[in-house]
Amino acid sequence: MIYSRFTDQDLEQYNIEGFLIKKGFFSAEEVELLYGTSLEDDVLGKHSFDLNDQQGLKTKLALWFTPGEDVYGAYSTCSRIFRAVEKILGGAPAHFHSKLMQKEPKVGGAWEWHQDYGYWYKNGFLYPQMTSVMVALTKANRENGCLQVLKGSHLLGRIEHGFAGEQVGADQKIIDVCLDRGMELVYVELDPGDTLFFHCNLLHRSDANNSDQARWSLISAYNLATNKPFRVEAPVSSWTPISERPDDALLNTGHKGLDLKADFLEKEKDIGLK
Ligand SMILES: O=C(O)CCC(=O)C(=O)O
Repeated sequence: MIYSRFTDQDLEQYNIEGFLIKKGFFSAEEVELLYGTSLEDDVLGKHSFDLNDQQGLKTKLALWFTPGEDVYGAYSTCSRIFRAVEKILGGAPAHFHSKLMQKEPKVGGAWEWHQDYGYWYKNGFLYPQMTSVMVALTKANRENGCLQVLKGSHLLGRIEHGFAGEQVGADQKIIDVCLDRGMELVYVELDPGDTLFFHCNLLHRSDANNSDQARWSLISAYNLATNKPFRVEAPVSSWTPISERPDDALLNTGHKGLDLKADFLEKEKDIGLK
């Protein structure tokens, strides 16, 4: 099979806009493996927790640190992703974490404007040499609360963040100025298998899911391997240099979910929220 690649032109656009969408980066068969496995994955289900937005609506997520020998690990280290992330970061990547976002119909909550590096900085990463990759497992559109980004906002550098409900939110005054000055707000509408790469300083948010369609996605975060966090107390900060696995690793791994011993983030213990 011929797999798509993240090109030099893609990198140029990513550097200007702070994000890039690769349509159909994963095939329907691969998405079925990721989505089908996650729907049935008891280990994931057991470690999923709710984060409340300011209205008390809940976004369910499960987050783990070390990529395993399962279908998600095959995804997050496969050549397509590895090479793209290596190109973006300019060197060997390390995996920070992966998470399964489960924005359920009618109850899935909103995410406030934030930069990922607004709080990752507090995990001890000195440089914003970090990026995220989101693959859509279901359709993502305005109705079910797709991601929204402010194009080019990664060039602002890191801005101040405070708490917004159980989430971390960027200083609203800065967002208002960005919008007043015409910074473009883009709704990232995706089909299953479409993949978004976005810079850790890109401002992003999403609305609650008021539709009757779930919006599920898998987001993996990476950093340049030399950007090792100085707060290493596990598992809140994590740094796992990765090796490239073949693109067909996903298809070859099949419906294999996370190991019982996977190192999950725990809401109460690791982020102090009940
Ligand atoms: O997927 C979403 O709706 C928001 C996700 C997000 O903002 C994040 O993971 O930082």
